[in-house]
Amino acid sequence: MTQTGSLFSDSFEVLPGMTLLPGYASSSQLRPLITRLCEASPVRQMLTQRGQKIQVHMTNCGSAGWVSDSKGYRYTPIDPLTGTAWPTMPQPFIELANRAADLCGFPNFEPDACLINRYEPGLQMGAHQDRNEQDFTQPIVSVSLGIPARFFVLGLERKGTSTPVDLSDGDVVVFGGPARLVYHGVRKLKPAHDPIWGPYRWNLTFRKAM
Ligand code: MD6
Ligand code: FE
Repeated sequence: MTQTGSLFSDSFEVLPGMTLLPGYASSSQLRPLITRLCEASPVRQMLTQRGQKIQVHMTNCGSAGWVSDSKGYRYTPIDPLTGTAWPTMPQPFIELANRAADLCGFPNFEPDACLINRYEPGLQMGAHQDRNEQDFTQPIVSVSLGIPARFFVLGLERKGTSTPVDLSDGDVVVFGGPARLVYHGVRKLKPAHDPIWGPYRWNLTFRKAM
């Protein structure tokens, strides 16, 4: 992570409203925080509305957390696994997301939800839109940690040609404005080893959900 947002010059516009900040986040800084969050609310496999297991292991922090179960996708203030509130979002998480959004033209981003995803090799995430949030004027900030992944981006429809975006440890993607509702997903992960995260890829997505 840079000392101040304005010193970070290495950014790349993937599409209008979608910017990649290569290496903006620090795994060595984030790992102890993620470890602690996962002690309070462990990663788990959620179920789809149809009762199928979602392969990626997930948890959340913040005043709202993304869940999927027989009632569908939504945000809840309570972790259904522990029966208590999701862990508080750590201040370094809030600052990382807020500074990244600011650099990309979205000032005053105040995330209230952070979805924490853990992928292992062989897993993927199908094309989807993130549309369970209340306010689409607010961006989503996505932080990739651990082994690399190929992210792909479509347009406002789930068809057509995709744009590939290779994401490595520390890369941050900000999705907002005209890109806020584009379809996107993650290609099947290849086996790899990361010095901090071992065989896993972790992804944090910061949202203003409520
Ligand atoms: C992932 N990310 O990178 C999944 N969604 O593992 C997402 O689904 C995502 O990266 C909205 C905005 C940014 C993202
Ligand atoms: Fe998404």
